[in-house]
Amino acid sequence: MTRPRPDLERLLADLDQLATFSEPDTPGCTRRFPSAAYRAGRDWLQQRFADAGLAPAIDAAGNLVGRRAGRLPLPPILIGSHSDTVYGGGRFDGALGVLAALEVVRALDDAGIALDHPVWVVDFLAEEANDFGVSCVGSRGLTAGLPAEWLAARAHGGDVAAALRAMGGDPGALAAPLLAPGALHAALEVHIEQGPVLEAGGMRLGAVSGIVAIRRATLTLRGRPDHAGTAPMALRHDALAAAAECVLAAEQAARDEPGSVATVGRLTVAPNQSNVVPGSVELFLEVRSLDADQIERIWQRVMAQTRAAAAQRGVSLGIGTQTEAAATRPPAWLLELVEDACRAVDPATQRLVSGAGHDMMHLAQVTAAAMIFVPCRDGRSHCPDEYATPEDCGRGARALLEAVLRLDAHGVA
Ligand code: HGY
Ligand code: MN
Ligand code: MN
Repeated sequence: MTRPRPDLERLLADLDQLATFSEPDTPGCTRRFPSAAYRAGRDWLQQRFADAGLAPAIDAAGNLVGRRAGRLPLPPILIGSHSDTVYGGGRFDGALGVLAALEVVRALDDAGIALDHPVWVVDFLAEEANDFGVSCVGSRGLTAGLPAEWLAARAHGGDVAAALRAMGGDPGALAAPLLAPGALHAALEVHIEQGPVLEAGGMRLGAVSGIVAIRRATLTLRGRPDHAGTAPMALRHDALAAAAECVLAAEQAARDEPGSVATVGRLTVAPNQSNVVPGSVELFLEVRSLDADQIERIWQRVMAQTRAAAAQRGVSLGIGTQTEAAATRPPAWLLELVEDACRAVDPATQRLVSGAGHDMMHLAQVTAAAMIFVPCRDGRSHCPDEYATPEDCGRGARALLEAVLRLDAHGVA
């Protein structure tokens, strides 16, 4: 068998092309669920999948799925990532994983290689945290279904259900998971590390040994808008002052718990006027750790301090959509297989934990799921400066191809 090799120029050209789909007047790459730019980028991807003979279709959870036949009626190997971005995001987060997966099947075709297992190439819908407060919409729908509460979450004048329909999904078909446990042979995702570990250590590939748990919630603090000049300090119900205590409580609690992080990355003030005491604030709180007990300790501490700060000011506290993704680790056999595949491409390979969340956290609920990381410059991501070299992108695609070949030859553990 001639060893297949991804076509790096083709992969880089696809990355350049996908990067052209971005919401107008936004920095970097911005393809947010359910923007027109995001839909246009997926339409382009769907055509690229079709050009590769994958007969792509959108499933009820809004995932774009291309299917390559296998020689035998076996559970498929799923490879993919996401093509949505944060506001002002980069060209590689998610996009590299979708396009590397597409390139893997094209390389197999170019080499005339048929696998025993079918291969699914997937662009998971809406992986990023978004204004609805529900991330990983497609991979959650695929593996766990989407509860009515989440389908009803609202932003941009509509709910998740309407946004999902706009992306080709069918919210009415998501009361149960689309995939049953055992329906897949395994799932793999290539991704930029979005952190500094590989680059700092001079390593060129990472076999991801675990993905942190993430707990997220939207909190609404309701006080009372008043004239900033005449409202005495003792009579104010300042929602933003209470919110500020929440932000600082999250920061301090995570600082006191090594290995964890906590962030309030989005905060909306109303009426947001310089001469009005803030009447209400909506903020998005998230806490991450490999250790579920640590997340619980931080969460309880921050909520207690926020409740006290609100009560002190006569401000009410409401907790909106709360989501939780458990920490996941690939089974030992798959981690070893992925690590061997990476080393076959470049011995400068190491294991590492992901502080970023990924669709593979949800795939891990129904199949053996693992990730391959490539370095990104200065470890930065979720910003226009996000960058991975052509060589690193190529290594990621080659490692994915090596892992798929090994997986195809591997019985189910
Ligand atoms: O938020 C995350 O960790 C991922 O980049 N969506
Ligand atoms: Mn990502
Ligand atoms: Mn991201």
